Amino acid sequence: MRATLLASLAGYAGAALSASVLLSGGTIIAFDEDSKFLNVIRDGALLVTDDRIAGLFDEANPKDIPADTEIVDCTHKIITPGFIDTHRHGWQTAFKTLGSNTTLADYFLTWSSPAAGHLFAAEDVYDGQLAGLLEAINAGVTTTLDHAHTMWSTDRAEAGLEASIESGARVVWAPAIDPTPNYPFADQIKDWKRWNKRAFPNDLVTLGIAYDAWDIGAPENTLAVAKLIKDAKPAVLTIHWLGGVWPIDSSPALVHSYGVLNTSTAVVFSHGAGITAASADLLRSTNQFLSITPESEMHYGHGHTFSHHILEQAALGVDTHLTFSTDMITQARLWLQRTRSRLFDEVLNHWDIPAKNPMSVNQAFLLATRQGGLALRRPDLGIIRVGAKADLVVFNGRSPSLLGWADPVAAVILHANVGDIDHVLVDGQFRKRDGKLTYEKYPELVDSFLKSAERIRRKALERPEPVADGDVLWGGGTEVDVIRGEGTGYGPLFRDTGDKTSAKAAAGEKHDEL
Ligand SMILES: *[C@@H]1O[C@H](CO)[C@@H](O)[C@H](O)[C@H]1NC(C)=O
Ligand SMILES: CC(=O)N[C@H]1CO[C@H](CO)[C@@H](O)[C@@H]1O
Ligand SMILES: [Zn+2]
Repeated sequence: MRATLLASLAGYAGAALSASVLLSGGTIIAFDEDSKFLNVIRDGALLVTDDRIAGLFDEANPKDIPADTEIVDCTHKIITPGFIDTHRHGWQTAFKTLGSNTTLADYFLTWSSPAAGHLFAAEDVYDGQLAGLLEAINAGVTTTLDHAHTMWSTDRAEAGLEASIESGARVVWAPAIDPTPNYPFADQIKDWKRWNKRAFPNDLVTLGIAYDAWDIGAPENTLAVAKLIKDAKPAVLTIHWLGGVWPIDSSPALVHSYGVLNTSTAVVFSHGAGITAASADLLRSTNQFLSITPESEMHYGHGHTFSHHILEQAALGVDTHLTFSTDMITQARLWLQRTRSRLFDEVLNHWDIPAKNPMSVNQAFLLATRQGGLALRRPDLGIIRVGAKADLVVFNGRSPSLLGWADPVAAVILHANVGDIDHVLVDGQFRKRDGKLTYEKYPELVDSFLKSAERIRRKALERPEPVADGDVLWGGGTEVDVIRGEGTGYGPLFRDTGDKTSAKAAAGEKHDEL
């Protein structure tokens, strides 16, 4: 399924709205620019006019609103800014659940862009990207920085761009310059320049750029990418960088040496777990950000060695949504508890008892919202204040999981789930309403995506298990098991590994003693 680009988004054809909407009666988690902190308005109202937040009121039914305003009753609801995901690979939706126990080594060999390119035609990229972005909208994610490594060919790259536009989400689409024999560097740069000149049908999608090979790329390519960034000044440059024990140095210092860290382009380094004090200072002084992706970093074992030291220059991201949650509430919650846990451990390791809690729900909330806007140099995103973009999420404050809340921030960060999200607005338009996506062609997309996903899955699993070669040597480590006996914690469920004995063992045959 491949939409041709129309002036309006094909899937939202019928979504006509009055110019103004009043979200009336809810608790609004706004932001106060003077105190630089959250400002909770109870039983208030929020006026949306066109694409912006036009008014905030401390009463549910303000008099002074435009005559044709549509009133949406938000009594008992919690209104937050749209969540911002600063690191995602939107095309990977078709692999969902297949990577449930991968390590980073497995990921590179099986699900990563170089390993998976041959499985995807342009239509597959389109369907996966669109289904993945609608999945994000459903979860309250209104802005995504898409590190788009579908640069396998012009048509497959462009399919990701077209699907981003069609999704109605706010997307910084950052194609990852990564030459292959079939799609050489010069062609990728030529395409990027063409996309940069192209008029997009709305301002929801902007062109960014991704480049990871600052130290391993051909030097002339890296210089050319740096020159392109300095000349074309894309809104965002994004870079995978782990630091610490991890190979491939694409650190702030190296990027700075190419003259692209301290310009008008926002630079987002994904992960940065092993960040050094010097790199942290460089991020502060150039006002650039890390994208911490708590769930992926724990899932793959990146570690969180030092990234908690630079949270004032950090935002959060999802990363490979094929493997886990797509929503930012979960990321914020995981990061909050992960940070608490590791800072508590530091106290406990000294045989002391922690006297105070090192991180608050308010900080977690800001990381998933306003900090994402700041990382993209979009102070009008991830925030509720007059003049900001009307990217909004409305939670049902009387859902079973939220019932009884007093602090709306704690309610959202520690108790809410995606099912509690009633409405999502992007640019003042309802993209989810009364618990349902408003994308009218969703049923068609589901059919088309599922066919594509099944074909991709079959092809992916047909291949022999890839084997890591000696150059990328990854340590062993302990495997845990929740079932008594000599089985394996992985179980025989999804993949026939050819080892029937261990499959039977895991299925229970050796567990007679239970
Ligand atoms: C970044 O640019 C600003 C303004 O040009 C300059 O004052 C500052 O020293 C630069 N910072 C670094 C780390 O180069
Ligand atoms: C379901 C699944 O993917 N299981 C895999 C988990 O990881 C082990 C070790 O890498 C594999 O052997 C399993 O096939
Ligand atoms: Zn990534």
